[in-house]
Amino acid sequence: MPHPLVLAGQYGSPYTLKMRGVLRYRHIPFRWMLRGSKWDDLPAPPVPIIPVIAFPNEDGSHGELMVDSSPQIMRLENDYEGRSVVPPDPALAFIDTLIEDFADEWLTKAMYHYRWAYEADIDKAGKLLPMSGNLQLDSDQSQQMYTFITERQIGRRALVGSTEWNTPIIEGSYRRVLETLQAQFSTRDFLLGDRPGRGDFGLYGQLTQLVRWDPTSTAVAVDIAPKVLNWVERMDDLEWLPVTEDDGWHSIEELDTATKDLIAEAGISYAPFMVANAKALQAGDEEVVCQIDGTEYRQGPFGYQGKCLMWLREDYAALDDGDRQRVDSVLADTGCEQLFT
Ligand SMILES: N[C@@H](CCC(=O)N[C@@H](CS)C(=O)NCC(=O)O)C(=O)O
Repeated sequence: MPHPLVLAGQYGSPYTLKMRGVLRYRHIPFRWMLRGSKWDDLPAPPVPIIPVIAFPNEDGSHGELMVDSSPQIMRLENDYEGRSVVPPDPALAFIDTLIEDFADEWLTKAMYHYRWAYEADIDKAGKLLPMSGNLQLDSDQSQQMYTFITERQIGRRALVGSTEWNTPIIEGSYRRVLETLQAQFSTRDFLLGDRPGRGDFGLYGQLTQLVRWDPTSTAVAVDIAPKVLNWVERMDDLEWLPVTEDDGWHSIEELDTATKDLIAEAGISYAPFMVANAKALQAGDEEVVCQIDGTEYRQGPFGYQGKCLMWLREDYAALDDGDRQRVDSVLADTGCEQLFT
């Protein structure tokens, strides 16, 4: 490729590291761009979030800009052959997409929560995040940015559901995810076979922060799920991993117990939230209220997550009858079936 695509993001961003992991694993040439640094010459993307992928024009200048990691992954699937992160069996691919969305839209609540709820995490993030983009930040500016970023991010906690009320739900779910993955990685290297899928990269993105950066959530993981830290370290760069064509995926009929447990966790937490969120958006309600693990969960409705559920339902509807039945038998009695009924 004469002009590689550009991945613009930051090290403290779970979705950025998710996409960097995908690009490395897939052997897609790219140029890393540190967002907000003096080298950052990308025009503003449609929505001011990271990561941004810039697809190059013929002459190498920045062409189309794209945000949101899941559509980015599917665009790359379309544009580049080999080392695919999408299983060839549509039913298994659907389960993989569901796991990815669980990580992106639910586990991310734990990520945001642990970063901005406890003193040690707030202090570390307040000191380090501002200087990760602006490498020339002096100590006065660092002090100003510390106050600005901690106040802004703590002020946004409730938007993603990180409140005192919801804390036991978010932290309980995080611990169950860790326990499940600890069991999974005691016998397997990935979730759906001998190669990573979209779900692996979604989980990896959130866990880069949860189990390796933020002190409080990292301490929990070191204590109950050391294998997860080890896995995240490896997921960072799977350029070396040998994969052949479409081989290496498990069959949906023989999913590991731990993978099923992960889907059941999505059924306890993510599924009731996603359904209630979509209903609240439709009704114009000010609050999403749902039961998670026997407790009431509350937060304001979140527009993007309404779209995520719509995309997931479209994927489900696009399955043929046989594949849909195979998906249904995996989802039966997990709580995830409520997403599609
Ligand atoms: N749905 C997007 C989410 C990306 C996202 O939320 N990025 C965060 C940082 S990880 C962001 O840029 N937030 C803007 C802000 O905090 O101002 C994806 O899948 O990539």
